Amino acid sequence: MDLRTKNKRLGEILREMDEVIVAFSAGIDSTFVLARALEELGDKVLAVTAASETFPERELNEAIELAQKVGARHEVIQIKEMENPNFVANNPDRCYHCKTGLYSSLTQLAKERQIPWILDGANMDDLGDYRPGRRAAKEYEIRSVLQEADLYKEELRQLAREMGLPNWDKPSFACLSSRIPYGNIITMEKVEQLDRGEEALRKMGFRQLRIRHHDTIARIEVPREEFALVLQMADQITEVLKGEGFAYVTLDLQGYRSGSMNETLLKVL
Ligand code: NMN
Repeated sequence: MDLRTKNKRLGEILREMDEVIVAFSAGIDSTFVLARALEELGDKVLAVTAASETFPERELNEAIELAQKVGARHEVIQIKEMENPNFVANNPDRCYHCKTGLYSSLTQLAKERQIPWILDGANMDDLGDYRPGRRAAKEYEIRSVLQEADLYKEELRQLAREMGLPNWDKPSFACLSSRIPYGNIITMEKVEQLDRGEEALRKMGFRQLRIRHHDTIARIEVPREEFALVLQMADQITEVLKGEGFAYVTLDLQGYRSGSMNETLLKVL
C-alpha cells in the first residue's frame, strides 16, 4: 500500500468511529492521530493527556499548547503510577502496569461521556520492540489506528509534515522510567536526575538522546553522528552529570537506539 492509500484508509477507519478519545502525550504519534481524527470527526474528538509524577511538566505544557494549536478539546487527568508498587518495582512488565492504570482511567471517562472508542498512537514500528503495554491496550480494547492503517513512524512523520504539524520531527521521548534498568526500582530522585540531565544535554544541542541510569554510572546514548559533539562538550557534560550525582559518565559506542534496556531481556529469552 502506498502512503496516500494508507492515509486514506486511516481516514475511513476514523470516520467509522463516530466519536473518540485520543490518548494524547504530545509525541508525534498521538499528535498525528489527534490531527487526523479532528480532520475526519471535527468536534467529536476529545484529547486527553495523563499527567503523572514521571511525565515532565515541559511535556505537559507542550501537550496543552499543541492541543490548542490543532484546535482540539483537551482535558488533563492525573495518574499516580508511583503509588503502584508494580510500577515502582520496575520488573519487565512495568509498562503493563502503567498502561493498565492509564487505560482504566480513560475507559471510565469514556463511559461517563458515552464515547465509544479510545485511540492511542502506537504505530507499526512499535510492533518490533518489546512492549508489555500492548497487553493492557488489548485488554481495554484501545484502538491503535496507525497500526490498523499500516503506518510506520517515518511515514506518519512525512504526513505530519505535510499537514504542517509543528512537532513532525520531534525526537522520540518515552517515559523516563525507560532509562532505568529492569529490577532497579523507580524513584522520583532518579526520574528527576534524568529529567534535569537530559534537559541540560538538549540545551547543549543534542536532540535525540537518552541518559541510561546504571546507579553510579550515566550511560549516554546519542546518534553516532553526534559523537563528535559529545567529545566537544565532554567537560560540560561530565560536570552536569556529576553534579546530578553520577560518579562516572560514559558514552555508549553503539549510539542511540530505542529499547536498549530490553537487550538484557533478549539474552535471557
Ligand atoms: O526509547 P526508550 O527510552 O528505549 O524507550 C522505549 C521503551 O519504553 C520500550 O522498549 C519499552 O520498554 C517502553 N515502552 C513501552 C510501551 C508499551 O509497553 N506500550 C510504550 C512505549 C515505550
